[in-house]
Amino acid sequence: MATKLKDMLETDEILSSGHRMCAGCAAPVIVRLMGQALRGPTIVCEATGCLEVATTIYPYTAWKIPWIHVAFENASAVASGAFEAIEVMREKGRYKDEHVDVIAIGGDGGTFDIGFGSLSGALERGHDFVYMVYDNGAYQNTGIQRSGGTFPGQETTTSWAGSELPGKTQRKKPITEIVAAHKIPYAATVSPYYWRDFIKKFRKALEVDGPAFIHAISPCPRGWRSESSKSIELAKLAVETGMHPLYEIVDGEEYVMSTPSKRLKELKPIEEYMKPQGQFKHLFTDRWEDFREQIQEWVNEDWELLKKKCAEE
Ligand SMILES: Cc1ncc(C[n+]2csc(CCOP(=O)(O)OP(=O)(O)O)c2C)c(N)n1
Ligand code: SF4
Repeated sequence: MATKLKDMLETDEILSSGHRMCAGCAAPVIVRLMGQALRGPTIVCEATGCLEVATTIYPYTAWKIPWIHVAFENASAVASGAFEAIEVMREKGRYKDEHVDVIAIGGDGGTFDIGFGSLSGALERGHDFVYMVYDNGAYQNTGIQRSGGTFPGQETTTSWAGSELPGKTQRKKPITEIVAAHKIPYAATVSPYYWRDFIKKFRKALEVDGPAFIHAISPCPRGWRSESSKSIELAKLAVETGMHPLYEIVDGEEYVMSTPSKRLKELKPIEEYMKPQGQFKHLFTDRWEDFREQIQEWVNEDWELLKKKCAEE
């Protein structure tokens, strides 16, 4: 595991350049950080979505490690199968390597919604794999449709903003806590801005015995209508405003606030996260000011609750 910049430069990349993700997309950065945490032979099973489509345009692939394309809804089922197949081959003496890690990856659409049944089943069965969601807040690959991961107030092509509606009116699904409620050994939220925290958590996720879950915020300049150059700054603001606080949940019970969130004296106003994004533009009109205040209240409420769970003052 490399957690120093010098060592990171010397670690083999798992994703090559030349893929077709948009300029400034955080998803490839997230995959490269994941690559820094790997501990040996690894198989990735990936649900369809931007990352899958744009890194494997036939007949090319940007992936330098074994990688399986799976359907939208079953990344976790395929990862379970890959893990069990390796175990059986090892028992039969047909596989000698010490260990093979299995990672499933999905977008928020593929995780919060359509792949959730498959994910929940795999967690309940207890296969030893890591599931990572790169959460760009919508089904971006098919034209920015709202998902269970979309923030309230976010405008998408299925949660329009106008005089009648302020974008999505519902709250975001608390996916990390829902997953942790399966009493899995490890679940954590990460941001690509806090790269060292990211790599350490991903390595922990690989090392625990049983399923683990990593929830990465993944800025998307195309859908968020933000500057390509601002993605990593937005990944920082998401944490600083409490829109995506950083924490770990061990064994489904023990909450631990991570240092970047812990050292915040107070949250920045959500406006700082929203203003650079066209998808929240309508919230800065008189018509939707009240709804923006409502979102701030929800964020404050969630933050206070999280601090209590982490036993923070
Ligand atoms: C069963 C099924 N329904 C719909 C699709 C079409 N589809 C492909 S990618 C995608 C969006 C994926 O969204 P998400 O998981 O959030 O990842 P993102 O594209 O945002 O990276 C959809 C709807 C599909 N491939 N399979
Ligand atoms: S649409 Fe968004 S998530 Fe998809 S490649 Fe472009 S920036 Fe990345």
